[in-house]
Amino acid sequence: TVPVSTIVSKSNDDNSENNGKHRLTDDVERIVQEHLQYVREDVSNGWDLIHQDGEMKVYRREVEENGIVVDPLKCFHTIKGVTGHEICRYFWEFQYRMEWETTLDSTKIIEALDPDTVIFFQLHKRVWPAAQRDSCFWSHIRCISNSDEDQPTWLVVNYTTPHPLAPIKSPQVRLVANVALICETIISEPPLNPKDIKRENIQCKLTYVAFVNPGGWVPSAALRGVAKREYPRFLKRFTSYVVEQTRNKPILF
Ligand code: 18C
Repeated sequence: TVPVSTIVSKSNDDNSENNGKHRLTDDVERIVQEHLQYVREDVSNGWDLIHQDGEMKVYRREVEENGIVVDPLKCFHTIKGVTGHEICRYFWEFQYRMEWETTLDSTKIIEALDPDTVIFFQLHKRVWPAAQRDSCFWSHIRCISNSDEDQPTWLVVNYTTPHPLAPIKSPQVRLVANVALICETIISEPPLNPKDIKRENIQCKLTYVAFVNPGGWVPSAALRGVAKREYPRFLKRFTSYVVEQTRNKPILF
């Protein structure tokens, strides 16, 4: 849950709840479904493995649009001792963000659309010689149950949206992001009684995909260098953070 003090504007008339819908419901649904399709596509054709560290593999496809690097990125990782719900929860919740995110100067929630969907405005660290970037995106968390036996899949999608409380202010440049974190929980040697499941019996299979357009020209080599360094760094730091935070807590399935 988001501390109320961090919400600048709560749901207003414009997205007043009718049947649990708000003005971005259809967009959220469409993008979530796209990610659920896309996550199944493999990385055998046209993707380069740019980083590998144990279970972590980071792939990227080199793509430019009008001379701007917009390389899609796909990462796979397996993390022992945590569930997909825990990984997604820590990624989505505002209150943990500054503890694991290393690309940010600041983050705030500017609107809560429903209990699972909020709008963030973030100011990213400036990378010389490029202009400073900011981002404004809806962020949605969801649990998808597969069948009665399987553990559900959890996902978070972050998708750029404009917002009156986040006007673009020069010299900042607004980046455009479409990011998804999709997690499955694997239970090995499940005990007869689900209450006896221990952290040593669980692992999380994580897929992270990102389409980021820097929103203006940036030297290609510099951007690809930053991406190659920062995505693995994020994955490593974020997943270790969740392992540390949950180590002595009851398992959140
Ligand atoms: O997914 C991540 N974080 C989420 C919560 O914050 C959210 C973020 C979405 C935006 C991602 C884009 C971040 C760009 C940051 C630019 C500045 C980098 C500064 C680094 C300095 C230490 O979904 C985790 C995101 C992990 C991001 C890795 C970096 C990606 C680089 C993309 C390049 C963008 C252009 C920046 C200009 C570079 C100039 C050479």
